[in-house]
Amino acid sequence: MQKEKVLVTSALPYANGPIHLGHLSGAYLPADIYVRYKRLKGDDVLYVCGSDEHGVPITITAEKEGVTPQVIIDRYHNLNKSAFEKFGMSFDIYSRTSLPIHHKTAQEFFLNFYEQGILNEKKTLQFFDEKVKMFLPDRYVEGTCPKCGYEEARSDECEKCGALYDPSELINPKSKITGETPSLRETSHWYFPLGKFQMRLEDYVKEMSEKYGWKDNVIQYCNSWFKDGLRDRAVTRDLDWGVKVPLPDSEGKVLYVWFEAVLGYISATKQLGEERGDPDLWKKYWQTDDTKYIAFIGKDNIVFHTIIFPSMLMAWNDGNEDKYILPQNVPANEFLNFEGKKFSKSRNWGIDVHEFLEIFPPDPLRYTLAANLPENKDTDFYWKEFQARNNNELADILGNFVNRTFIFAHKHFNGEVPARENLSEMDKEMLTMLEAAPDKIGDLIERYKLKDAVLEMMNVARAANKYFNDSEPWKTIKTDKQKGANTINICLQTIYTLAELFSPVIPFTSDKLFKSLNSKPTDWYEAGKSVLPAGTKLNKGEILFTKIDDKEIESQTNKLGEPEEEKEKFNEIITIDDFAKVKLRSGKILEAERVKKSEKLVKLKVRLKGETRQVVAGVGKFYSPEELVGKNIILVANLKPAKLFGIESQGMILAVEDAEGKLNVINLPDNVLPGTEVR
Ligand code: B3M
Ligand code: ZN
Repeated sequence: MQKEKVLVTSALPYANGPIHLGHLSGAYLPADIYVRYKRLKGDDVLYVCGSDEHGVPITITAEKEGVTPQVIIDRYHNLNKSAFEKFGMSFDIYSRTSLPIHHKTAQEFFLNFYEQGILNEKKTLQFFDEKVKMFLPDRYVEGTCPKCGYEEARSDECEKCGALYDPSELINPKSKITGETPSLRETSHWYFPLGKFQMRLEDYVKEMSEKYGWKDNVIQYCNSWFKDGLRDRAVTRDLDWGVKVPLPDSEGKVLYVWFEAVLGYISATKQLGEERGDPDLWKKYWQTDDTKYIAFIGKDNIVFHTIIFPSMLMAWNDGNEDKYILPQNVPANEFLNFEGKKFSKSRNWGIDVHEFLEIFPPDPLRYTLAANLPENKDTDFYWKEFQARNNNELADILGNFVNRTFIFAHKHFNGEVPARENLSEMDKEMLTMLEAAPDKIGDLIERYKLKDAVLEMMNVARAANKYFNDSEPWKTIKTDKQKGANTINICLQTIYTLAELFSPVIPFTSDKLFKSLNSKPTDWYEAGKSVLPAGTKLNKGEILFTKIDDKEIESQTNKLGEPEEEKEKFNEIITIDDFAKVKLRSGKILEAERVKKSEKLVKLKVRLKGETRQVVAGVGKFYSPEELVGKNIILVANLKPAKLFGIESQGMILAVEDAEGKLNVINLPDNVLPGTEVR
């Protein structure tokens, strides 16, 4: 098989939440299997990914938590990067689009298009929230769709019926930040002339799909966009968070996330070159014709990778000497569902990758997902199926075969690969199957038929078990030791081949197998030939898979559907010294009266050691003054006095809200004297 130079990317996950199993089956596991195989084949492979750290979903999450977007992206970039590592994703780099190198790359593209004069500036009416003084991106506005009446339609597109309309047509628009009715203000944005590239894009999709076998679902999706006619697309947005528009008087404007996110693949490659001390590395992949570029994505990202990104690269190439390559294939997967339903954080339906890997090792998950990839239609992850794949296939077929072989090799052949001679027909059949396996499986992977490839890998292990049983080495070992030796030699060669063939799918197990064989991988297409020389000293065999019992699975399925308590995230951790500055003291309420014109506030006289304080407390909705007199409360005694409703408050009493929303004043035992320190 001739060697290739391959650039592989996976969609950049938003750093707006944890990745879940569905993400893995879409753009990540398929790419990792492909990349690992290509590396074993000896190809020159670069695998690039990273976090997509701009866009409205991130700013919405930040607002909900009352933190900056930077806090959100740091949290989820690190969480997802670590989850991918534990899952065995073999990126050459997992970068992030908040890096300066990305901002610079994206601004370079924008400026280049601007200077080429291909961008059109358009003034449009955009919703503006007068209360928070900001333009409202489409996700920040909700109203009734003018076409279908859907009441949660966004400012310019209805998710329900797909209608596209001007913001001014949205019925009863409301700002999702303040709930107010937003005004419409004129704003100007830059548009990329996608329509002008339609003919070239149709030729590109036709040529590539015919030459390299694009998936039907991808071709159909492109054709539906072509049929509707490609329209100019805004490449700037009124937002503070993102890549700033590199033009004068563009304050408050950033590049539209999808315009810059796809350029993240290029900036990540540049970042890798910087890290490797090879600043021109990226050109070797992005700007040389012999690179084969494969972009792995989920089906919701097809248009950005087969139409928008290629058109941007075409536009660059039209105006520049240094030309970019375009994706050769975009093998988009459909969706993985979970226990028969869509993944849903709010309905607590699904499991995040980092959570899963706290309970189970990565390989059984990799194998289960790989065996059931949504390559042509949505598929499902079921806990019971995961248990079956682990127990009945990995453990009972692969693990059992390896285990029996190693026991025999150590017990009867001194822990070495025995020599073989005068092979039987059955021996030769097994060797023939091994010889053919790399080609058969390699061809399936080259055509992105990974689910079929995984099935073929396990079929080799099934055949090996049958060969072991039919050869009956436990008998021949007594009657004709050489026969037994032939069997064990061939079984060890088979384990070697399985270690190589399974390596793209279950790399951790494959590493264990090579270690036990005291060997290491060879070129993929050589792996079916008897690579292990007779006399090779074996290491001990390892337990490869632990069976999963029903109660573990039940405990997982029982968790589903409960509203997940969102763990509070403390953004500012204080030291014990910080806390010591807060002086808490017990206090006796001597008097209490309501504050006029306020239903919440009560004016208290609180006794401390040697002094009485006037304190205004917001517990008037839950206590009458009479109920408060005599209570032994906790006071924050060194708080700067403040005025509430014109009344000075010299401290604050502590209270806690209960499940019914009632404020409960924290009460101390009666025998605690006033002014006692609380710590
Ligand atoms: N972040 C959408 C997603 O996470 C987007 C992909 C960008 S790929 C350049 O599916
Ligand atoms: Zn609609």
